[in-house]
Amino acid sequence: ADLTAERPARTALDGSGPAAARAEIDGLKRRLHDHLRHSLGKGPVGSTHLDWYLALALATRDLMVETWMDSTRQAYKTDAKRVYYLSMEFLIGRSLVANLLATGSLDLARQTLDDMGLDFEAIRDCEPEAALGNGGLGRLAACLMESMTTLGIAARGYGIYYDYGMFSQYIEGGQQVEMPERWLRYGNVWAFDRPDVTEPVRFHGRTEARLDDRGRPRRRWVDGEEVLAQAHDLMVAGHGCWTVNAIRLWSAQASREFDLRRFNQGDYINAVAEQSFSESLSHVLYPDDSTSMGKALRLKQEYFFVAASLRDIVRRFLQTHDDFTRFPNKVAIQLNDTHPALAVPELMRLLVDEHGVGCDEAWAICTGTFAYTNHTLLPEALETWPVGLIGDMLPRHLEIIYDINHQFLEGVRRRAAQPDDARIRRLSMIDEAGERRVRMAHLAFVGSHRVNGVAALHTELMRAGIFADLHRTFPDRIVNKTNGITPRRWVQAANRPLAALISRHIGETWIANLEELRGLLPLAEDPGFQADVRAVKRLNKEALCRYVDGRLGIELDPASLFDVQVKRIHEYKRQLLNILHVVTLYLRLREGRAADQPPRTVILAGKAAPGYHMAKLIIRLIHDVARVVNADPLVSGRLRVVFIPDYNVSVAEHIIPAAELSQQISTAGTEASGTGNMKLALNGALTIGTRDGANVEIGQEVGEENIFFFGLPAAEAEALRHRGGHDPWRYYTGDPELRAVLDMIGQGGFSQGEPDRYRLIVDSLTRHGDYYLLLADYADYIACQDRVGLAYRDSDDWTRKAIINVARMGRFSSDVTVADYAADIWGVPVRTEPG
Ligand code: B1H
Repeated sequence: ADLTAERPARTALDGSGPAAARAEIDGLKRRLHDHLRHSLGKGPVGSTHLDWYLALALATRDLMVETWMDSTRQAYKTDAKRVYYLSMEFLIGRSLVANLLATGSLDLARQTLDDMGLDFEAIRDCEPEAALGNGGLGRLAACLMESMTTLGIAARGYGIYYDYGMFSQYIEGGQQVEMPERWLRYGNVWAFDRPDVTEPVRFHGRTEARLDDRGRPRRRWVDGEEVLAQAHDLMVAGHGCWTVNAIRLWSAQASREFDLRRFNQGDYINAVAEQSFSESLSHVLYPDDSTSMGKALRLKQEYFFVAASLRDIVRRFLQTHDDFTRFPNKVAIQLNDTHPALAVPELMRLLVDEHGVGCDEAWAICTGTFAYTNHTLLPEALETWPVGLIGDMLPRHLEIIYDINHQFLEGVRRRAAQPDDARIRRLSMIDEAGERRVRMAHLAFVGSHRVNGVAALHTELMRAGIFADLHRTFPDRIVNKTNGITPRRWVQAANRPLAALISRHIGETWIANLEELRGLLPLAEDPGFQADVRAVKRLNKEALCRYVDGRLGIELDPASLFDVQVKRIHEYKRQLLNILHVVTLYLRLREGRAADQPPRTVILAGKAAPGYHMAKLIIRLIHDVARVVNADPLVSGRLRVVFIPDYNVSVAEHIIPAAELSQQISTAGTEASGTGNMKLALNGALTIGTRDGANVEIGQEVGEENIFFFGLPAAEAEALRHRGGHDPWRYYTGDPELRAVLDMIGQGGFSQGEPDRYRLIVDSLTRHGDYYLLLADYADYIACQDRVGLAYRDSDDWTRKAIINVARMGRFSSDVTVADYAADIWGVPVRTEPG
C-alpha cells in the first residue's frame, strides 16, 4: 500500500518485490512535491529542510485524516461512551516519527528521502517541540491519549493551546537561563485550527435570583466580561492507525461582545490593547512542576479551558440525547490532577442554571461522570485558592462550592454516631484556618466516583495521609492506577535497534501487547543474544556520544558506564545526592581508593522552575563539579560528568536508549510514581533507586536481584522526619568521607574565588534539617553505587539483568494502564485485536 491509500497497510518495502517498492517511493515523491508546491508555495530548487519536513508531515497527516473521519463517524454511529481527558498539560514532543510509524510509513519515508538525497534526521529535527507540559504529569497525558487511541476508545483530550510551552533552557556560565519558545512559529501541521468553533467564557460579574419557566427559584450568573475560546484539534494516531483521536486545545480570543463595547467608547488604541490582554490568557504555560504558584492568571486559565471543554462536551451529548439522564452512561470525564477541578461546579452550573436540572439529579450526574487522578502528596503542590479570589472571578461557582460542601458535610454529620467538629473541619472543601481557601483536592474528590493514585505506594499513602478522612467517608472511592508509558514512542520509535532485535526474536506483536516481551526471558542466558543486546546498547551509546559532542563539544567514552539521571530538578528528587556520590567517587579516585570501579560517565539533564532558587543552584553546582572533575588529569578516563541542557521529550529520546544505569533516588514517599524510571528500565537500564513511587512495583516485576534498592523506606523516612530524630549534624561529624565531600563543596572546592557559592546548599543539609534526608541515605547510597560499579564489571551478568528488565517491564505499558481505567473507572470497552 502506498501513502495515498485510504487505510495505511504494511509497506511493500518489506518483501513484495523491488518494483512495488519503487512504485511506493515514486508515489511518495510525487506527494511530497505536490505538497511542496501546492501547500507551501515552493519549488524544489532552494527548498530547505524545514520545507521538506512540512511536506512530509502534510503527506503523513493526509493518511491520518482518513482514519480520523472514520473514527469520528464510528463513535457517532454507535453512540459510544466517550472519554474526555481534561489536562492543563499535554507534553507531546515531536510527532513526525510517531505518526510515520503509526501509519506504517517510516521506512518508506526514510528511503524516499534517501533517494532524493535528503537527510532524514535533519528533516525530522526541524519539527518544533510541542512542549505543552512540565514533566511527568503532562507526558502521562500524552502517553494515555496514545494508548486510549490504540485501544480504540472514543477519547478526546482537552487543554490549552499555549503560544509558549515549556521554556528552553540555556546554560550560561554554568547557570540556567530561560528563553521563551514560540513553538507555533511555522504553524502546526498536526493541528487543525477551528476558527468556526468557539465557546464564550465568562469571568467576574455577579449572580442574581430569578424564576425559571416553571416558576421555580433559580440563580444565574450575569455581567462581567467574556473571552472566546477557539478550538485547535491536534491529531493523535493509535498504533497501526486504526483509530485517530483529537486533543482539542483552546486559545483565547477577545470576544465580539467585548470588542463592540470597548470600541464604541471610541478609544481605539486602548481597546486594541485590552483585546490582546484578554488573549494573553492562553499565552504561556506555568513552568512549575510540583508547586502551585497561586497566581490569579493561572486560576483564569484553569476555568477558561474547563468552561470551554464542558460546553463542548454537553453540546455533543445533546446532539443525540434530549435530557441528561444518560449523561454518565455516555460521558466519562477524567480530571488530570486538580487543575481542572472547577469542572465540578461548572457542570453543576450548566445543568442547574442553564438546563433546569434539579440539584440532586445534577449532583448524581456529576459524580457519575467525573473521576480524579491525584499526582502528588507534596503539600506545596496541593492547590488551594482564596475564597475571595474565586468569589470575584467566578461568583456563581463559589456559591455552588458552598452549596455542595454544605450538602456533603450535612450528610457526614447525619451519618456520624457523634458529631466531631475537628473531623468536619478536616473534611470541608473550605480551609478555615487563616485566610479562607478552597481545597481543590476535596472538591475534586467529593465530585468524583473514583479517585486514583498513580502507583501502589502512592495510593496507599493517599489513603493513610492527605485523604484519610475522605477515605473513611468514601471507602471504595480511592483506587490505584499505576502509570504507564507508550512502547510505541519509548521503544519502537526511540530505540530502533532494540525494537528490531526484539522483533527478530519474538515477532512484532509485542509493540501492541507489551507483556509478550516475556518471550525474551529464555534468551537472557543466551551468550549470543547477550552479545546482540550489548551491541545495541553500544550503538545507542555511540549515537549519544555523537549527539553530546555535536551539541556541547564534549567527548564521552562509550565504553564507560552510562549513569543517567534525567528529570525536573527538584530537592525531593535529590540530584544533590547524585552529586554527593560523584564527589565521593572523585575524591576516592584521586586518592587511588576506587581502583576496582569501572570508568563512569554521569549524565544529568533537567529544568528548574524559574523561581526555584535552590534548584537553580543545584544546576550550577553540577556544572562546577563537572568542570573540575572533567579537567582533572588524575581522574581522566575514570570519571566524567555531563549536564545536557534543555531536557525535553526529544532529548529524552536520545538519552534513554543509551542509558545503562537509571537513577531514581527520590526520598521514599515523595515521588508519586515516576515514569522516566519505566522508560529507562524498558530500554535496558538497571535501576538504582529508593523504594518510592513505581520503583517498588518495578522491583516486584524485575525481581530484587535485578534492581539496586537502597535507603530508608517511606514509613521510616516519614517517621524520622516528622517524629523528629533526624540529626544531620551527627552524620556530618560521624562520617569522615561525607564530611570531606560537604566541606569541599561548602568551602569553595568547586567554586574557586567564591567559597560561599554553595553555602546555602551545604547549610540546608547540615544546619537546616536536611528535609529530604540526603544525609540519612548517603552511606547506603554510596555502598549501593559501589555494588553497581562492581556488577557492571561482570558484563555478561549485567547484560543478563538488563534483558530480564526489558522482558519483565510489559506491565508498565500505558495500554495496560488505560485498560484498567477503562474497566474500573470509565466503563468503556477496549479493542484487543487490531482493526
Ligand atoms: C506530578 C505534578 C504537578 N505530580 C503541579 N504533580 C503542577 C503539580 O503546574 N503545576 O502546578 C504541575 C505538575 N506533576 C508528577 O506526575 C509526579 O511528580 C510524578 O511522580 C508522576 O509520575 C507524574 C505522573 O503521574
